[in-house]
Amino acid sequence: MSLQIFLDRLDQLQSDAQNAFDGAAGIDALEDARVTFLGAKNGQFKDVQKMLGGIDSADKRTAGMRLNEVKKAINDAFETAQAQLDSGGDSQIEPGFDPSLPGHQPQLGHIHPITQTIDHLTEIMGRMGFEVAEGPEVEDPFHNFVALNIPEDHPARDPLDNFYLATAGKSADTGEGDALLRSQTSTVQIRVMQSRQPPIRIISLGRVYRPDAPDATHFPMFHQMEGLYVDTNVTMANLKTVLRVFANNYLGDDVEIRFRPSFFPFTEPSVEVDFLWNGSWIEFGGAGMIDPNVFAAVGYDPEKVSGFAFGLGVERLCMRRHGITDIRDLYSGDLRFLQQF
Ligand code: FA5
Repeated sequence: MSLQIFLDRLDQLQSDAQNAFDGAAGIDALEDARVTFLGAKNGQFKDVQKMLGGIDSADKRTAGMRLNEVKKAINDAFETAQAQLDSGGDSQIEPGFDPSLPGHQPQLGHIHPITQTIDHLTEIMGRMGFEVAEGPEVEDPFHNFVALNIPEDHPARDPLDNFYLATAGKSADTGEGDALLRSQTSTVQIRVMQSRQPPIRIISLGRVYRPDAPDATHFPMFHQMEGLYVDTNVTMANLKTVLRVFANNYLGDDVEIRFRPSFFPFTEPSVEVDFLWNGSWIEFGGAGMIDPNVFAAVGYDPEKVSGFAFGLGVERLCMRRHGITDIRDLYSGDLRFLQQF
């Protein structure tokens, strides 16, 4: 066989193999092409290799060198095609899939509007020097009632007005009475005063529970922001200033608020704090000067210290700021509502 025919045959083989490997649509097709060209028994390369025996001995060296070059080129072409398929190369893409289109964005959640409100209130009160204190949601009657000057026969202790946990047993702190879900954050006032000495300037934000029927402004679980300021010579003027500055910061300079005489067993005098909304007054919290009996319950001398406390409804504040007209929207879990915040 002439050298030229042999070399032509090799060129043809190399280009056929390259085209077959490049055009293989998947791993199986590539394997078929490999067997066709590189198969140890009947592969096309093997066939051409056998022809080397028919080349004149003077041309054998040239023919052998070229044979080795082509073998290496075909092997390289196979490996390149294989690597491309392994890495999910173009040839594996499903028909109809357009890789230039933007991908699916993973859906990221965001902070619930009530948590956003808590963060905002904490920030405003922090600027006035109030630090955050925490207390448990499962309370004992001492912290929820007794120390707050709410006697045994007070209607606020009625089982129909509270979530008592009858099976939870006696309070861990006092060994007395059935535990309950706290009905107000005022419990934290007691816990802080029991563990610290004045001056005290804290807020406490958290969940409270009452068996209230849900309506546009009530929910059985809601949040309160408790405030407590104890020092010497604290007056009602300090209380009014703090609440007014707070309301202006959170609801805007144009907000109208008013203080209405009221009664809480743990403050004397007591007030309700209202803001004007759509032409009517809405109560957003209670407040007052700490009752001397409360100071006595935590071991403070009522002759030496004075202070004020307030408890504001977090949902009502959030609703007023964002124009939310139904508290139930906050807890329905409806993303069409929540995504607006
Ligand atoms: C209290 O809970 C007192 N502890 C507040 C207080 C603290 C007074 C310190 C004096 C000193 P009241 O029960 O009024 O007070 O509740 C306070 C606020 O919680 C209400 O003004 C209202 O904004 C909110 N609130 C009460 N019940 C609900 C409810 N079911 N759903 C949503 N918000 C409520």
